[in-house]
Amino acid sequence: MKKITQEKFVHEFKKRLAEKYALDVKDAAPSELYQTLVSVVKSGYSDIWRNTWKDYVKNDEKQVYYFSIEFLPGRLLKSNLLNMGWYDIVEKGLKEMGLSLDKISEAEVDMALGNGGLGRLASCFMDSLASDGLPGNGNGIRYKYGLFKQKFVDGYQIELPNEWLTDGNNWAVARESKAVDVLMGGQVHLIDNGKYLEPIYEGADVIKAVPYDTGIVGYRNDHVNTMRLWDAQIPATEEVKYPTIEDRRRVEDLTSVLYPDDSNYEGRILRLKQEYFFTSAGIQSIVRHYKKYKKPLTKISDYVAIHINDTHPAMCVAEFMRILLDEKHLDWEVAWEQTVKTMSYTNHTIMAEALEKWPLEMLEKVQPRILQIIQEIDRRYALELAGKRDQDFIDRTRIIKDGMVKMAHLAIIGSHSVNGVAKLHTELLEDDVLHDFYELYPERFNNKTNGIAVRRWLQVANPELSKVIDQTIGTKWRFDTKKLKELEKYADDKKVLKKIGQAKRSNKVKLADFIKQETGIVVSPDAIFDIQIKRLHAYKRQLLNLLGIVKLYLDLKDDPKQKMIPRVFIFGAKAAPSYHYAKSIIKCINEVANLINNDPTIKDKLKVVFLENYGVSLAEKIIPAADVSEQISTATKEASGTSNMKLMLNGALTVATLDGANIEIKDHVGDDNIFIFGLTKDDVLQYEKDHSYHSADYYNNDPVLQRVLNAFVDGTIPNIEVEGHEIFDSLLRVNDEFFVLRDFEAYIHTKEKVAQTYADQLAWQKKCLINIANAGYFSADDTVAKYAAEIWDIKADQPTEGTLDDVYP
Ligand code: NTF
Repeated sequence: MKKITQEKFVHEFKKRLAEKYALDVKDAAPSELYQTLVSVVKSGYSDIWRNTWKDYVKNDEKQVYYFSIEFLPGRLLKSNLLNMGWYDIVEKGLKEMGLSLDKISEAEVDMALGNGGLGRLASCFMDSLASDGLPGNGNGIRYKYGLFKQKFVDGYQIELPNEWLTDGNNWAVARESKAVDVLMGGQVHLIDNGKYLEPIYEGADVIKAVPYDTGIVGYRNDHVNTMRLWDAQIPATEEVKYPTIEDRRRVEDLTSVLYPDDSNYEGRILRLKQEYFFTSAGIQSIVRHYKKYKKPLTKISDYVAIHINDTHPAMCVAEFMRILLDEKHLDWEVAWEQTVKTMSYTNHTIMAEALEKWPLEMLEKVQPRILQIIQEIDRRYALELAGKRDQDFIDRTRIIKDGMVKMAHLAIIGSHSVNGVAKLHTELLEDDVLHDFYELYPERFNNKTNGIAVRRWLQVANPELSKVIDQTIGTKWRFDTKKLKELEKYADDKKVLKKIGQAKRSNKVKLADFIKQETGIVVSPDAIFDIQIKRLHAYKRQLLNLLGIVKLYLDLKDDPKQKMIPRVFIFGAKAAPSYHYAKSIIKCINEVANLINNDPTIKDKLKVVFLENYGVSLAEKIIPAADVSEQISTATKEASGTSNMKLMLNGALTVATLDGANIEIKDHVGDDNIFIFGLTKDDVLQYEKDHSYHSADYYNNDPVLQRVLNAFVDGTIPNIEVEGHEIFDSLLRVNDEFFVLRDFEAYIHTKEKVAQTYADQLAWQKKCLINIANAGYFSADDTVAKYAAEIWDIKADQPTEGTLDDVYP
């Protein structure tokens, strides 16, 4: 990294501001200061960026390409500064000029090119690949509109377009010279030209895919990788084909919007086109780049690994085959061997509606040659198993069935590795959801429990706590998060525990200020900050949390003088625009919040805050201030979860079902330092098998539950005439698919235990410390190192044995 001093930085900053905007510091707007700072920062790593990828080729290094239809990098300014080792110098330099890094950083528009966990994980992995010194690149779509901006109007979610590119995006560099053409639509015929089968395309659209590359800066290791996002444009040679603005828009719209649903299947051809577009562009550029290695294509899997992040990029398998067959003229068998060795696939959910299936006719419309290749893969698959497995097995597992292409099957058959994202999730894949494939290819299955970017979620988001940790165990944890474990030695050190408590309090004061400024609601930092932040989905059970809140409210109404530790419940969640039920839950939470926050008898004892527009930047504000982390999904439904890890890392205690990675959190912190409740995997599977659950029994037999549920339909909670009934009916008449009523009593009981525990602050802080100390196990650096060693077979640069005493004295 370019070396910098405070003096040099200030000089450079002023010079660039004057050159670019003809302004002095005191006259510049935040966005101008921000753009200037970005340009200084970029100049700090651009040489290394260039060298990093040149070195890969020079040293014959195998590289991984992580294909993901979503990336959620969040703001890059502070994390780049941190990783470059410039953070403190720049912060001080700005201060010298009367500026604040915090304020300038707020001018960065959050890059929200994803829906939730899957996209954020991809970005945590980008950071870790670079920080581990691994040769790894991202490949995705540069949506013009990111995930919608959420507003509440009368308690309802309203979706507004998120035009994140209005200011330009200064981190990315457009690389016209690396553009490729993607063919879509039309027809294809194969002719035998004597040497091979040659595809002749007729009437296809040619779309120019232009890459926008963003440097991903590794943590203090002089290593900068690339996240490549593709934009759809009209090639100059094709312009006459699109004479009107509408015609042009049809092409350019291909990369306009992020599909706003992460779990509800909707047959939208645009989505399928997006999938083929970024897959094809990425694979073409990889094969082109491979030429630089001057190695035969029969060895490409020794130098290239391609990762299929969920099924959206599953067409990688067919596109890679297409290029090896049609353009490079390899034999099918040779091409197939290379394909399987190159590809690997991660599954991120077992929710049936999220396992993609596409009608054959739609695939044919998008890319007829790809359909042909998928059909041939499927034919050969069935042929190979014929006689070895019964017909039922073959029918169940083949790629094409009943006129539909099953993308997960394509990904599994075409990959050498299939992984789940937490132990329980992988177990469910092996034993149940993908059991047939597990039987067929046991060696392909493995678990890689998710991880998080500890740098962003602790060092950047929570400087107060980071400082306490430095003062307690030194700064080594900033390089190796497992060193956080050393904190455990201080579990009974009152001074340390107090400092942890003070850091939390100061974060709560900040969040309280933010809440006041955003919503007008006044909350006390002495209350328990109880947090649930994640996509809104029935299985995540925000509703269970809400029922618990309503119970507390009714209790307080009965006995307003009741002594209790004040509680603030904070929600952050977007619902997919077409997910009606989830939107009804949002409306109900907002109305319960209105009722409670404006009830003079409740005073400070209970507040409910639903912050708008949840995303990475908002999470960075909420998580450091959390006391309680709600991870209450129905067991078996949450593949892993990652907010659970971020919250624990910041010293929140988890209220959890035994689902996803919660189980591994419990294993690390021990039963005394987490609040577990509810149905287990076996209970849920049993109910799903024998249908013996009748939610109405719970309603009929539990007067407390009755009262709470009735509040949704008897006017106690105003303004939810429609939504209240909808929720009431879903729980009672439709038999409560996610066992909310079944888990209600256990949940309430557990929350009471939480409040009792909180009353003894020192005991509470000890538990917080143990959570922080054990969160190092969930570092994405380690997760990615496992992918590298066990799936991708890629090697890291020499690790930097760092000390930060210069930066954090
Ligand atoms: C999500 N899946 C899961 O729901 C989370 O449990 C998990 O932590 C993340 O993936 C990351 O692995 C999705 O976002 C999707 F798209 F698959 F539904």
